[in-house]
Amino acid sequence: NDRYGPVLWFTGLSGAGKTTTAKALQDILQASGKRVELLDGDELRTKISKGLGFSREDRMENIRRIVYVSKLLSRNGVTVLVAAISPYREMREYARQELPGYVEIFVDCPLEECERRDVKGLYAKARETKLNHFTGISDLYEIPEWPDLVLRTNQYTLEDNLQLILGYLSESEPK
Ligand code: GGZ
Repeated sequence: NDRYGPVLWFTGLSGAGKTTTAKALQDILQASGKRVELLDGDELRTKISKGLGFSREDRMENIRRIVYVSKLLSRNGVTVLVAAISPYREMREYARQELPGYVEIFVDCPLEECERRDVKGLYAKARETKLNHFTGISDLYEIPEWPDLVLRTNQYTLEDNLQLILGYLSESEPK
């Protein structure tokens, strides 16, 4: 198989729904017989990105590693799902340039809503200034300018968003 697998790149704030959406999509694609891998920033930070922090340089290094693994998988026809904040345009452009199957999915959710959800209590910590460089509070998130897809997790259901992605995939699939 010399076809590149798509690399669905979920970018957005912590708590926006990247992991949740990617996991649900993984289940659907696997059930349809596809080979799929999910690369989750939060999880990889305990594995191949262990020891990296949240400075711009460390985030870039994290993304470089994720791009590298994505490339190995994609070129073997695997569908790759990446869930990483990837807050800087520079790193997303890097991923786009390196990965032939790159599809940018902006998981768009207002900061107030992410903060209200605060699943891990990180926003509260960041507000108490116990966390430096926390995306959205004390660190930058550069809004994607030309994403391939936008998921508004605050306005649409998970099911709606999954349908949107599946529709996109079936249209872009080589016939
Ligand atoms: C952003 C942080 C931070 C800071 C810890 N800033 O929502 P989560 O908790 O489960 O996932 C987030 C994860 C971010 O790692 P990424 O690899 O996705 O980031 S990047 O793409 O920018 O390299 C969050 C948690 O780590 N977390 N501290 N300061 N998110």
